[in-house]
Amino acid sequence: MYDYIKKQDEEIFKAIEGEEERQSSGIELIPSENYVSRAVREANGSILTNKYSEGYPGKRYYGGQEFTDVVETIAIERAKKLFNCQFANVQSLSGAPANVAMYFALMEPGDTVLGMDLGHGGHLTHGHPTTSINKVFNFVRYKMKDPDTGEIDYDELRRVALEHKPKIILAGFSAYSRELDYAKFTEIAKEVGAYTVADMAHIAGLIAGKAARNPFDDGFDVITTTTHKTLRGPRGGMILTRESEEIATKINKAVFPGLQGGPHMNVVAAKAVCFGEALTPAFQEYAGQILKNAKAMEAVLHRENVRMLGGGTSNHLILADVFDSLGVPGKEAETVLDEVGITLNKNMIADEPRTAMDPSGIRFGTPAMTTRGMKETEATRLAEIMIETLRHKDDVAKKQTLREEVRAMCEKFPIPESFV
Ligand code: DSN
Repeated sequence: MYDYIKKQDEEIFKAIEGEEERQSSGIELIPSENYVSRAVREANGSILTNKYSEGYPGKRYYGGQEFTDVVETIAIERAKKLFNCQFANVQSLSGAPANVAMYFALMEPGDTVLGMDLGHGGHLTHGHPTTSINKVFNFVRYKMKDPDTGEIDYDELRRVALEHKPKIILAGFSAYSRELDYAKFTEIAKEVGAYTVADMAHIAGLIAGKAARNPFDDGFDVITTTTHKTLRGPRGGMILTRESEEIATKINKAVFPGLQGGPHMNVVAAKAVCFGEALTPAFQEYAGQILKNAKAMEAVLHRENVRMLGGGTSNHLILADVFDSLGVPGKEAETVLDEVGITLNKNMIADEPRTAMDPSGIRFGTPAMTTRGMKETEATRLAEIMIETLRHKDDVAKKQTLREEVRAMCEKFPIPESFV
């Protein structure tokens, strides 16, 4: 696969080769990562990368678009079918630019967004003080009522909405393990005249695979997403509009020329291939298995009295307070688990008493291990291995044994090349 890089650029070849070995000999539990098919990688690495295609199918600023138009039109049509909506912009370079374009499409500078508190599971692009958009728009927050059940405080959400009259009410998260009540969001948004937007980057694959509710079924106006998490596509973004042509037109203009130049057509082709895969019955099975595997891990954490934010999980991820339950801070837990071949990330918990760089929690999930074909038996054992590792974090011999067990699991479940 890498013959030309190998001949031409030894340093980069070695780094890619090293990463390939790392991915195949360890278990990926970062809930926002996945393994894409060889078909997606081929499209991503195709000669479409050579082409400039500013504009949209049939309306471009450069010639030679007979094939790029085909590619983008197929991607759009498949996205619409997958998410049951009338408009799709598949050019967003990733999730953050998709959110920025969506904000500029639907608001004027100074307008207000009501989104999930970042410490309660929200995302940087939902208005973190360090982001550029925080200088342009005004962000107000809602939170969980109780971090141990995960229930959103919808009364407070409504109160803040009535007080601040947001232009957008944003549902979505990057570290939240429960389902949202989308109907409640739309009800409150109607009351205050706000748009409803779901940032479903984490759960797009669950929605596409019918393992999670589609916010469009509860009347949401817009969905933003990445394509590389549970959806198992190339690194990229997308913006979907349920039915309003006026909104869809504003979004297209905000993406190009508002924010971006030429779309990355190789990535658009890879998105189309991924959407084709996600439209198959096999993908629905995959999405369902992601949830079953997460439930299997949850059962082990319950049994071992490890505190989970939200009290457990209803989706693909778990946020565990390992500092409170096992006396190991999140940063050290991340490092120690890396030593046994399990990759996940340290994460802040709700109302974090420690720091962002050394928080109390770890966040992990099942999309990638499920892609390898692992089921509940392996998910259960992996959760046990994680807890054993953290309980014996200074026992070198024990960690070596567990590392060998993880390696053996990886050999039994190699990363697949194809899902159809
Ligand atoms: N970095 C992504 C995640 O891990 O959830 C969100 O942007």
